[in-house]
Amino acid sequence: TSRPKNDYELFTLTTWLLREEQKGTIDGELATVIASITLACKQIASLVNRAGISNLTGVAGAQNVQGEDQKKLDVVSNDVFKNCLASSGRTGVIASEEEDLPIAVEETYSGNYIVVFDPLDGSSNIDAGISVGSIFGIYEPSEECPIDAMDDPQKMMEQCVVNVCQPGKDLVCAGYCLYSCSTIFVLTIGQGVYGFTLDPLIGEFVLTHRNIQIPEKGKIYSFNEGNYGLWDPAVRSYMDSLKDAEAWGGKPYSARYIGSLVGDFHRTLLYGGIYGYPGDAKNKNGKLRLLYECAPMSFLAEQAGGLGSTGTQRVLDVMPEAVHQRVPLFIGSKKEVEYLESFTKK
Ligand code: AHM
Ligand code: MG
Repeated sequence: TSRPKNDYELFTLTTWLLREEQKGTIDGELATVIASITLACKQIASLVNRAGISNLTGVAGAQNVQGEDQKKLDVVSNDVFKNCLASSGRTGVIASEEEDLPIAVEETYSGNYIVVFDPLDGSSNIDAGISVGSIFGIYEPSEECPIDAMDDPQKMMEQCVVNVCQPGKDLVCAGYCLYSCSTIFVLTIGQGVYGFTLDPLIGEFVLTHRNIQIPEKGKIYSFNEGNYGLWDPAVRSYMDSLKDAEAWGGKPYSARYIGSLVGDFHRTLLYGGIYGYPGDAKNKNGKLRLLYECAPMSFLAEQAGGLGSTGTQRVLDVMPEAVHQRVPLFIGSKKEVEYLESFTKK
C-alpha cells in the first residue's frame, strides 16, 4: 500500500539509493560510496558554475602523467573527489586521470570499493563556459589480490594497480555527471540507467530520467573529423558513407561534436546516434582512457540497450594492462555501432 501522491513529493537520488538498498540490489557500503560521489559532483557543479568569477579558469602550471596541461579546475576537482571518497570511509583504492598511480585511501585500505574516475572531463571547454563532466566507475576489490602490504609501499602500489586494472564487465556501478544548462547525474548499478537533475534550490538530485533506453538507431555522428586524414581507411569509408545523402534517402547524418565526452555521450544516450574517437596514425589507440572514460561509458551504454566497441571488440571485455591505457571508442545506438563495426571488423 503506497501513500497517495501529493504535489510536494520528490523522488531524490538519496531516496532512490535507499530503495535499492532495501531491495538488496546494492549494499549500504556501495550506497555510501555513490552518495559521496554525488556530493563531490555537487561541489564541482558549483565550482564550474563560478569558475570565471572565482579565478578558477586557466591552467594550473603542471602536467599530468599523460603530458597534458592540467587546468586549475582539473586539480581542484580531483581534490574534491578524493576528499569525498576518503570521508565516505568505504573506498579502498582510487585511480584518477589526474593521478600518476592508484592510491590506497589511507585509513580504509582493505576490503572496500575501488573507484576509478575522471574528475573533470573535457576541461578544455571550461574557459568558454561550455559543458564538461565527471565520469566514474566502481569495482569490488580483487579477491586474489588483497591490499595488505602496509609496510612495503612498492608492493602496496602494485596491489593497488592489480585492484584497479579490472575489465569493464566487472564494474558494479558506473556513471557521470554533466555540468551544463542543468547538472545531470546519470548512473547504473547494472539494472538499467537512471538520470537525476540537480535542483539548485534545494541542493538535491531529483529523479528525472527513469530507465533510459538509447534509441536503437540515430542519425547523428559525433567524431573529431579534423583527424579524418589520420584515420585508417576503414573508418574513413565509414565516415564517407554517413555523408552519402543518396544512400540515406536524401538525408545524410547530422554532425554534432562538443569535444566533451560527457556532453556528447549524454546527447547520444537520449537522442541516439554514435560517438567515436578512433585510433589514428599518430595515436594508435586514440585519445580516450579505458579505465575511467571508455569502460564506465560502455557499461552505461549497454545498460541502456546500446553498445560500446573498440571497433574490433566489446569495450567491457578489454582487460586493462595499465592504469592510463587508451583504446579506440565507438559508442551509442546498437545498430549504429554495429554498422561501424561492419567496416572496422573486415
Ligand atoms: P580530457 O580528459 O583531457 O578532457 O580529454 C578527453 C576529451 C573528451 O571529453 C573529448 O571527447 C575529447 O577529449 C576531445 O578530444 P579532441 O579535442 O581531440 O577532439
Ligand atoms: Mg578525460
